[in-house]
Amino acid sequence: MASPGNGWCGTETIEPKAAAAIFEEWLSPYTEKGTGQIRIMRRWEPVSVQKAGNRITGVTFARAGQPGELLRVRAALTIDSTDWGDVIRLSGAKYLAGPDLRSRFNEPSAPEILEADGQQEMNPISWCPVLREAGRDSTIPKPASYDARSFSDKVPFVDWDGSGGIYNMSGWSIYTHRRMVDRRHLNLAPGTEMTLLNWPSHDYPLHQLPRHVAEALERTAPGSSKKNIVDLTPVQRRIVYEDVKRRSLEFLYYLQTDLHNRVGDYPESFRYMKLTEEYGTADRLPPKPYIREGLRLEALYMLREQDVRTSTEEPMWAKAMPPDAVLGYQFNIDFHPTRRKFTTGDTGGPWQPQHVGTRNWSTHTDRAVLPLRSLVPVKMDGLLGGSKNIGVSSLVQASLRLQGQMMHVGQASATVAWMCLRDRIQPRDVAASPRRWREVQRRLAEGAGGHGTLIWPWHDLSPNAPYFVAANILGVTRIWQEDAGSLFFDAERTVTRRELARALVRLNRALPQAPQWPALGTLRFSDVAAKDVDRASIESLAAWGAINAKDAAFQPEGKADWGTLHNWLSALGLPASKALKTNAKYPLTRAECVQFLYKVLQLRGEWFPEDGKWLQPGGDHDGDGRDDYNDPLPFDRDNNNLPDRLQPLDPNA
Ligand SMILES: Cc1cc2nc3c(=O)[nH]c(=O)nc-3n(C[C@H](O)[C@H](O)[C@H](O)COP(=O)(O)OP(=O)(O)OC[C@H]3O[C@@H](n4cnc5c(N)ncnc54)[C@H](O)[C@@H]3O)c2cc1C
Ligand SMILES: [Ca+2]
Ligand SMILES: [Ca+2]
Repeated sequence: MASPGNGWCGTETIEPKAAAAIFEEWLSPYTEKGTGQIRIMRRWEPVSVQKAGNRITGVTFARAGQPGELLRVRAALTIDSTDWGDVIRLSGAKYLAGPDLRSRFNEPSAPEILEADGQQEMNPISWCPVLREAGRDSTIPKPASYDARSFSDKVPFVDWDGSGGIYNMSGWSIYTHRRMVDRRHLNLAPGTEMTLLNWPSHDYPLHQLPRHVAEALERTAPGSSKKNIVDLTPVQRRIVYEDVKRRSLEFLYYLQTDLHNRVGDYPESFRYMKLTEEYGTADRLPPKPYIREGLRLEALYMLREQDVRTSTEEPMWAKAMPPDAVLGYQFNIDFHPTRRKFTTGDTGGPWQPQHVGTRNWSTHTDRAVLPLRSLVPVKMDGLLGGSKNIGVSSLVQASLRLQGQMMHVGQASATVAWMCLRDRIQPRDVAASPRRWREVQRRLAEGAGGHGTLIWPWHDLSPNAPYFVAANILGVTRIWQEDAGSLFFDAERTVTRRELARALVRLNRALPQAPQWPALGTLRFSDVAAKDVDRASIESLAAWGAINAKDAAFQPEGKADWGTLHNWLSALGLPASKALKTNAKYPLTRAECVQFLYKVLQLRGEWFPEDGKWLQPGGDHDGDGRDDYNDPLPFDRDNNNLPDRLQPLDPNA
């Protein structure tokens, strides 16, 4: 069943225990039970990182809460995908935590200065209880700290008061927001109904901590109550965690009592729901919180707001689509309330979470990509970022932290690690080599035994499609260009002669023996105007001999067929499959076109900028005034997402 919860926010749901079992099952062929490539060791926390010079050589772990027992792991390469980036921090690699000031990345929504305690401001964490239908009053014991004023005012996102019933969608219901099993509508057995609480009222801002938390932290080390949570020790974080859990239980108690009493008695009331036992924890809460923002690795490129955000409500293609893309994504720059408002002014009293300024959930990103360079530390070797511990700004992290995205980060990091181990090189060698980028991208798009990863974020590309790899790689190489104003690849559409000319010219220029751009003089075709965006491509193709010089008209909107592709490829001296000639009258679809062109690219190989000639301190390879470490498009002087080598001369310049 795809959506057993009929939830209106998270539509695809799975019960925690079932999800855990699936992950175990996926891993089991590779653990001690199978090939032995993976060893899972639980409940160890990193306490120190071993290095040889600037290279990480291993990590020492201690049992959580029992510092005496140690585990030492030696490793040629370490990927840190922990919640808070502890390995990165302990290694001394550079990192960022908390808001980035405007002066750092020049982001439009970044603060110019930090307000008091601003270094602590993060996307909040939340402890998210899972509730199962109990069929009887299951009100939890009243938390000692409970104060209804924490929840009773209008707080962000809570315009639902329950008075229209649990299923009343006006104002959006907390109950159906993240319902995990909807047994009543799906005719499942009583007792199977389940819902998850993940509502802003129990979000826990990490800034301006309540007094008792601040005091408890200060007792561990003076000054710790003003630190960013990334810089706290696991023991100190657990002090914060206890209060986060308390907050969630207070909220549950509120739903079961004050809210229940106000809205009336429904069979689906939270009063008749109990905390699930499936986590096996003493408090029946999940073992860890939802962490939305953590440590961010200082990487060879830091993806920033102006690279990814929309200027219009409807997401289109991001401003910068870096050529070393390792995954495609789109989401909102989604900050839950990052601050708290103490309702009586007393930091020991009730509080409510609060959105402030540009930190909200109303800005989208466009269809964006994460560059490979963002996985690689600026200085440290033997280390790669994983999970949220990657080279993005705080604003971008708000959009890049979700489940599918983090799986893709893992795929990307692991693929870079695979190449490093195979070739005995460092991640920075991969980051500095466009030839290696491409191998990583191919490997990701092809998949290794399973589905490939979406690198170029087309909206309509199925991983099962036979053209999946070609559409991804031709997208990221920019040989195939998306339609203006559309996110769709549109595989079944017939290619026009204009589109084919553009793609073929770019392909030809992407090869090692690319012909020079011809000089363009007078207009060559009666139906290709001087200002036509594809004029240079079409006339170059003619100058290179692919189009009959005697033709007066080009018919740019005419449909291309297999024969057109055969003729043009042959005239350019490129490999043209016999099938193209035999089936010359077949209309050429986009799906077919990218597959044929990708084949040529594979047969002929691709030209790459030389390794080691760029990404050097102070270097600016394309001469656009942005140094290589701050240029998302390092081989693109006009930064229009078309590498200079593929960009025809402007005939009107
Ligand atoms: C309630 C909730 C709702 C969500 N809703 C959505 C949603 O609707 N859509 C969506 O796409 N995403 C959602 N997410 C986010 C998504 O679940 C996460 O982004 C994703 O699970 C992160 O995966 P990960 O592998 O990067 O990290 P995790 O799965 O969190 O793995 C991190 C691992 O590191 C381990 N670890 C942490 N610290 C240490 C340490 N010091 N030493 C050793 N190990 C350590 C942890 O135990 C954990 O196993 C939600 C998350 C939650 C909790
Ligand atoms: Ca540059
Ligand atoms: Ca550039």
